[in-house]
Amino acid sequence: MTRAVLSLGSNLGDRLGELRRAVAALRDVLVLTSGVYETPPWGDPDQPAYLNAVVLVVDPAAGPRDWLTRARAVEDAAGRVRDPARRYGPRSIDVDVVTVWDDRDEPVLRDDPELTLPHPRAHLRAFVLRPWLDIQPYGRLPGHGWLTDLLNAAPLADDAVALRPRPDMTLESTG
Ligand code: PH2
Ligand code: MG
Ligand code: MG
Repeated sequence: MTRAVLSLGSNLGDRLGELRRAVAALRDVLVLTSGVYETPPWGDPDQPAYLNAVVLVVDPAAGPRDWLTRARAVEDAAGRVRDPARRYGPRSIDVDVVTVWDDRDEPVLRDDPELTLPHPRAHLRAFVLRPWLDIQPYGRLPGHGWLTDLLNAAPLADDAVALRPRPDMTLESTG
């Protein structure tokens, strides 16, 4: 049994539709869904604004690596368009594994280049930590501390202020 926080991002095409399709594809494991945030592009400034959100998922049968497989399957099923020349460039849908907890609720730590846990840049990304705070107000990023502390201090505080909550957008369809 593992739990995981997955980060969702889209800045091409029907951004909200892309996020919704990803959430729908995860419905069998979905526990909690954050709000949607409009976020300035991080890394490569020459691209449109993103919509970002995070989800908490749980699967009695999944090991840590299964979440990576699942994340890729969701991206592929959504027909992800990617530009291999731009590592931090625009994408229709991106699903990243941020943190995984084992069945004793201990965070999984690993250095595997294919799946480093927690995500090696999560502590630098307000667009991951702020939506995560929606669903885990007392959440901690393993190795880095409380989400609230990370969001309130340098280097993230300015980025956190620049995120725009989009309460007009919701991820779970009622149909
Ligand atoms: N993802 C990236 C690169 N830059 N910027 C924002 N705001 N949100 C993202 O999800 C994002 C990004 C590559 O995965
Ligand atoms: Mg990403
Ligand atoms: Mg990714």
